[in-house]
Amino acid sequence: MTTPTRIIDSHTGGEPTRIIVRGGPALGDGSMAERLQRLRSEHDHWRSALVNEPRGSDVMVGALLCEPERAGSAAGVIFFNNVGYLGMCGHGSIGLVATLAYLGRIGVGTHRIETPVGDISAQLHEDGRVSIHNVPAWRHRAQVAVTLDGRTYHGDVAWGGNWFFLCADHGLTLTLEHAEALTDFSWRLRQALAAQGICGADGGEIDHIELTGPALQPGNHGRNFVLCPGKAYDRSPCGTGTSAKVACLAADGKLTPGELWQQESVIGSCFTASYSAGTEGQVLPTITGRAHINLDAQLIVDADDPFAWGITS
Ligand code: PYC
Repeated sequence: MTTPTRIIDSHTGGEPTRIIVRGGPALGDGSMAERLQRLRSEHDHWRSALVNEPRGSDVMVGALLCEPERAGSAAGVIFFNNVGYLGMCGHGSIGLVATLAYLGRIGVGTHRIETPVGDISAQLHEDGRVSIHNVPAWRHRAQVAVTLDGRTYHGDVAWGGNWFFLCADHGLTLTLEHAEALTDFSWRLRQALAAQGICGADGGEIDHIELTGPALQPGNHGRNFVLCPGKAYDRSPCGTGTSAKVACLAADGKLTPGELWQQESVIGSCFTASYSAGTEGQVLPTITGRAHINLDAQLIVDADDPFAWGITS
């Protein structure tokens, strides 16, 4: 008899994370980067089953909880979405820590988590908040010009665990009622970047667009709209996007080590961010937020269901 597949859903500042905690595909040993390659090449239908319609949706970020490679790590994890795999996911890591706590696998304290792009450490606080000490972040290029619809826009190219283009001169209002226009602009901006050969280091594809602007809530420092690779916008302030943002602020001398940056999302949820200095111009970001568990379920794969493994294009 096969082990039932257990999934746990949470949301972090409105952005969902669905994690297979038991009964997922067997990926064998090795680093999370090696296991991601196996998941992608041999078991991609699991990604589709979890996050694609009809079980999932474009906005869902999925994850596979893995046995860590090294003793002393609390867990390994591979994140994915409706179109592929994510190197790191900040809101998802906060969701993962809340999920591990819900399962009674970790308690208050600091825990190492292995991801395909490196180890992160996560701190579960007494009050349920989670701080993620992310992989090193850095600004790769400042104020790069990109042409769209005959106009020139500018943005920083930065790494926060994924590649981001952070654009402030978009001229749009970062509120929920403009989500469609923000999505359309960001999507076309991403295509313009690709068409004009603008990319991350080593040709890395910029697959996250972050439109930035002033905060709307008192006490916060900035607001963003982040378009994810599969064309859904992040309901949270995006952990990797906020990491990229603090790397840019640090590079501009606008945020000092340890200084707090309150980043709000397009729905008004908030992450607290700061950084310590890394090596070679990199920063070590810390992102703090809160996740809530909202589903604990068993995955059913009905042999008669033509879409049991998700609708694929
Ligand atoms: O929080 O890093 C993040 C993230 C990436 C994509 C969606 N959320």
